[in-house]
Amino acid sequence: MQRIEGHGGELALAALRAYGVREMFTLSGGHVFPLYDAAHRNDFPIYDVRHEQSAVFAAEAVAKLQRRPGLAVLTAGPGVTNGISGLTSAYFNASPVLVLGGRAPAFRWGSGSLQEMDHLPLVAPVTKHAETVFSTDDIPRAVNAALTTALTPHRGPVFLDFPLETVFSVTDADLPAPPGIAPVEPDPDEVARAARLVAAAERPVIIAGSDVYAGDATAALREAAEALQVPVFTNGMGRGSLPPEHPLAFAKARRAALSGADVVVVVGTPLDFRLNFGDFGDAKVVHVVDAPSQRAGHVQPAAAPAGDLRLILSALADHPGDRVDHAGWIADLRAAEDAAKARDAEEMAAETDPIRPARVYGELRKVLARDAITIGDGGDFVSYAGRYLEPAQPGTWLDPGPYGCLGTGMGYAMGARVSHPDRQICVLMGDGAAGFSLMDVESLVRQKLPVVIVVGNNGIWGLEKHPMRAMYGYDVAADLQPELRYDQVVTALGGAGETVAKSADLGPALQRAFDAGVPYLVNVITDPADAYPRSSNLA
Ligand SMILES: Cc1ncc(C[n+]2csc(CCOP(=O)(O)OP(=O)(O)O)c2C)c(N)n1
Ligand SMILES: [Mg+2]
Repeated sequence: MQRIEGHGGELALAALRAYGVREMFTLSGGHVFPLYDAAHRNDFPIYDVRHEQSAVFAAEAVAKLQRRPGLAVLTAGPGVTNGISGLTSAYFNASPVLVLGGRAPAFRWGSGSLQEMDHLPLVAPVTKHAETVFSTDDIPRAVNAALTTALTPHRGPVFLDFPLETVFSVTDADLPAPPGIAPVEPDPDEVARAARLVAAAERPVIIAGSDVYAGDATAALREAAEALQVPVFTNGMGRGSLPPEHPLAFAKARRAALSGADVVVVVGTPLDFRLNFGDFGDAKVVHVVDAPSQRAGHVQPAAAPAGDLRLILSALADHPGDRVDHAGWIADLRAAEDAAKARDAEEMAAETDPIRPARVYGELRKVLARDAITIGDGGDFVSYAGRYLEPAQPGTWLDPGPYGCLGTGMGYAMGARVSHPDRQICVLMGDGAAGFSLMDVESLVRQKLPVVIVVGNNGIWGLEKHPMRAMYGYDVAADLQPELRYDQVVTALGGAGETVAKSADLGPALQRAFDAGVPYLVNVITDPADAYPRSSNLA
């Protein structure tokens, strides 16, 4: 325990630093000036944005990619309320984000100060912990405790706000050391039951999700898959857990796998709409979760070990008993996978004009490095990205997750660029999605954070227009201006870009984008008739 002195901002910063927080994302407001003062005088980087939701999304990208806390500082009232979609996304994604909010003074609460409102009832349902810190010398404790909560599985966002006088006052206080988070031991009987089910299965499948990456369990996942010879599919941040060339890595044969499997092992992701709510026909379900709170209430899995994912997966790998040979099953799935890959390859080479989204991804795959970070923000255009891009390593794919919030684009891009200054950062954006965050290109330009933005410009809210037409025979509120020059928006904001309408021009345009060194938008005019094929077209 160390004794420190300063105003509330300095006390908060000392606690944040002790926990490995390395930057803040914010949009200015007087209520939080002491946090800026502390950062400014201690060489702590401040990145500012044009809408608070971008600040929270940027913090979330840091948290997701680097598996450490991401910090957003939001001013009182509208600053906080503008950040709520970001907080909610972080809650759905189990991302360890800390939002520090300003707050009207406590000493005259009720007298009608500017932006006087209690944030807690708004943020409590979408955070693991939300608290107002009323005493300056309590700030280091509160920050330390909040970050511990955020990082303890099942992870998630936390919120603190500081009344004006709390953060502006000077005092001395204890600075607690971060406690270290002990791995939670799973129940060995439950793990053994899971291992026996997988080992005895004829046609098992593993689906690995975001908590596998968040829990640093990708190596253990690979060990378990190899030891038990189980094909692996992934979603969310789990993508890239196995390199695409690994004999057990699968992506396209999902339908064959899930309809043919007799045991489905879902690791580190909820049994939600993305996984047919955990209903895989006759297959038994093993649900491996990082905390008991994550066990599904709507499904009765055959086994559901809860605890540190590394420990559970290593225990599966070490299963001492006999196991069924899965070579035939794996070969069948490989044949389905290869056939689907061949079809995809044809689509990705399509010479059509107007351009089909598949071709955009065909060209992107030629220029993306293995460690490139790809970010999806949009509807159908992003569904195509999920299908045609194959992340080669973990921690390189950012999608919005099950909250499905449009508008993550520039915030995630900022967090990714700050996390990985030397990698390619590529945002795949619908033209509709572009409307939510494109103004934050200004923030990226001004703070010298180059990224590439590829817009799939179909002139519509595609993922809504096509289903609405299918349902009603007409559509409303689903059109955008066709062929709008989103590249000129970026140019006006100090970046650069170009519009591409012919397939043959895509490759050179993408090359220019990655060479540009400033935010660069490739505005690809795509075919509005192109609808992403899905069994249920509602999202
Ligand atoms: C904040 C928010 N508002 C609305 C939606 C509903 N929604 C989901 S996809 C979509 C259409 C996206 O259109 P666009 O970004 O142009 O991508 P496209 O489907 O055309 O490829 C909409 C409006 C949402 N998911 N999030
Ligand atoms: Mg669109």
